Amino acid sequence: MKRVVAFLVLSVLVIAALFAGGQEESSEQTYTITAGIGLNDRSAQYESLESFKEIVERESNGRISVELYHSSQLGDDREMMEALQRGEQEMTCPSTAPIVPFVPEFGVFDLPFLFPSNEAADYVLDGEVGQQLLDRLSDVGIKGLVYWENGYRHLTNSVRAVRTPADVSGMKVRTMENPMHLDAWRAMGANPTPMAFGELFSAMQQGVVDGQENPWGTIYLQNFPEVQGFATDTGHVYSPFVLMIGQGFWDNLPQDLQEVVMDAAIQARDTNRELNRRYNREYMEQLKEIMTVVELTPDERAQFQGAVRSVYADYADAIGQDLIEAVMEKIEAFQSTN
Ligand code: TK8
Repeated sequence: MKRVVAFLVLSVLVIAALFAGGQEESSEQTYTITAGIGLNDRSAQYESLESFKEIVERESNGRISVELYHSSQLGDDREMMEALQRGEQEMTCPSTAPIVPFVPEFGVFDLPFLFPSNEAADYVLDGEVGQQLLDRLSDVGIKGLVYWENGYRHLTNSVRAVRTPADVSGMKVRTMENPMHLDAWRAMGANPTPMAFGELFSAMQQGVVDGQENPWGTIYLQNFPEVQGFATDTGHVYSPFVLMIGQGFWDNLPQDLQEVVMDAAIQARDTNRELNRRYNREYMEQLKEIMTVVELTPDERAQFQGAVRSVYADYADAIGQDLIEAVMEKIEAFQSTN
């Protein structure tokens, strides 16, 4: 009898211990990262976010789950940054142009014809100047993680084959919501209108605008050729993306999970750049089959460069002349060693 009692008592203790252990496990805090972007789920950006999600969920042993939203389902770039600030959304990945109203120095990347190559851009963005700018985001309640890539932007339109600035004269071109982009297109002779990306397709369809500019992958994957017959490889500006997370959310994450998120952001960045460059290359070839694609001669490209040069001086104060020079020095340093 004593033995039976002892056995029962022991069993109760073992079961209690198991429950206590289980309880400890389940009280370990879990986190959800809700991430939204403007592009659709066929974009290199979305596919790179899927890779980020997979790495984070695996490496955190399920303590972080990541939920993805595309096609401006959660809002446009500016709205999603505001949601990050309020702690209502954790992650987004805008082009640098819509970041300018929050941190004016990001305008340095809007300077037309700044980066001579993707690799020169990587060098500047992943170096100290790029990091300084990411750090400035914490002044507005956002943690800048790393730079991904949107890429070189090219003009499309529904009116004519564009070869020179004279051809864009009076053309209604949608730009990102940023004064330098407006001024650059005015300088080229166009009649630009700023607009959120999510409104662009129907604006082109309804003839509210004649044209727009984005990388080849976006032009193809967002079905722009349905409403745009002409493209020109202007490559007038290189758009970085910034993968960012709400500062409050970040500060609350235990350090080991911050490391998981940062490592995943970097790994997915490398995936993103490779994928994005391949898409931009391959989709340009496919676009040639379904729309007129004008490839500029060096002389024609120089005409566009000449037309927008004034923007550099006009925005020196807003961006900071020192910052512009620091970026140009880095580009030169990269060019001389490569
Ligand atoms: C996507 C935007 C877009 C950008 C634009 O959210 O607005 O034209 O190029 O890709 O960041």
